[in-house]
Amino acid sequence: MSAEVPAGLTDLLMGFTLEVLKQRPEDLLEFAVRYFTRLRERRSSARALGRSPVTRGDAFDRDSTAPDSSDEEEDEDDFPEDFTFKPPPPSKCNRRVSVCAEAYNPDIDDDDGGVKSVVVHHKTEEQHRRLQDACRDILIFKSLQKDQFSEVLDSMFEVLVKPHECIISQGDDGDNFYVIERGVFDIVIQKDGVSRCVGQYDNKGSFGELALMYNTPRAATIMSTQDGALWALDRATFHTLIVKMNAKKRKMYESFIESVPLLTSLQLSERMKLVDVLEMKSFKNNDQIIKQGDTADCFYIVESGEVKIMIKSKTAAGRWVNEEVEIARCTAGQYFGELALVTNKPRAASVYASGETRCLVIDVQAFERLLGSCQEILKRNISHYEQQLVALFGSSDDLKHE
Ligand code: 1OR
Ligand code: 1OR
Repeated sequence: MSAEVPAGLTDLLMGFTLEVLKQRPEDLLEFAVRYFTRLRERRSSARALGRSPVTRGDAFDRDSTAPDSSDEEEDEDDFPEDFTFKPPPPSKCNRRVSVCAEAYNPDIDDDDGGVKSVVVHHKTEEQHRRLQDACRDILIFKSLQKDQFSEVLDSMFEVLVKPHECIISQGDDGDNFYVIERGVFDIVIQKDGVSRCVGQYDNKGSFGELALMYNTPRAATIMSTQDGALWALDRATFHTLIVKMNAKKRKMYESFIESVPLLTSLQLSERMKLVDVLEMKSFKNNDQIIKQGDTADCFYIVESGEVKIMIKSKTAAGRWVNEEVEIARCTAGQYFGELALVTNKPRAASVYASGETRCLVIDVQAFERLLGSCQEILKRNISHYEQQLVALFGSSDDLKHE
């Protein structure tokens, strides 16, 4: 007896099989019921909207080669919660050149005792080396332990970009977090209908973390200005590895941050965001933490121990005196290194650890993205410096904002 295979059956089963292989459900029957129910719902809504019918894989797996459409992301959050793996939203990057093969590593423990699938993108040795170089100084990765960091690297995939490509669009939902390997990228913010380039990434750094960390729409548009290479981390993996680590960090620093007088006027949510972007550094006795005259990109809060602030003064003829004079000390809960950020000038003094000291380091760019208003708080102390300076040297001109 010969039976004809109905049109669409192969596609239908293929889509289902792929999904099973990807998600490895424990209860196949239950999964099938949900899969096909979902498929039917999608077909009904597609028909109602006059779109083409839903086909293979559409129930769970959005076609990553599909053209850009805001519709793609509309159902992002309405997958049944009880699935062990929630697929990431469609990766915009897959539309560009994504140079990797994919495998699944289901052995990543979830906090809740469950098991999370994390996508592993295989890389050549040479790719791995480039990726490691690009990720070395990425703030968000600094609190990860070694094995967690390796997992993050395994999950990242390469994205090659052409000039004038829009990597992220302001207002979109977040899909990936990006680390820059090479290329120059404009940061454009649209406000009151006017677009303004507010900054640029020049061959280093990372972007796209805010929407993923705080579940907010993209805060800026990121455009490439030339050929470049990025490494992307998808939202689900970012969530599994980074957001959870941040939750632990929050617990760790919550009470300390609350006790820092500088930060008491911040709201709890602002303080917690600050914790997300801080890094902890340990110093030994006499280690130099800040060098007078250097450019500044961060400020510090003493977590434990003590630092001494030393300054070199100028002679009446304007020449630097070689010896440094101690002008102040900071202990736990106090902060330093904020002055250069507020005045836009080089570091006004050098700072050294006095004994074993631990400091929390807050990167200025990360800080500004989250808490622009905190700068106003930092400014409060300037008048205090001015008074001391006038008393010591008869002038406070060095503190004028540039
Ligand atoms: P995202 O997921 O919101 C856009 O997607 C990304 O642009 C954002 O994460 C940041 O990684 C990056 N304000 C907001 N986002 C910024 C900014 C920024 N700079 C870079 N991004 N700035 C404040 C402007 C008032 C510029 C600060 C220098
Ligand atoms: P920064 O970014 O300039 C050095 O890096 C840090 O040392 C500076 O921020 C301040 O946090 C701290 N009194 C107390 N602390 C100071 C002073 C200071 N200068 C720098 N720091 N005085 C000198 C002011 C120029 C006043 C006492 C003489």
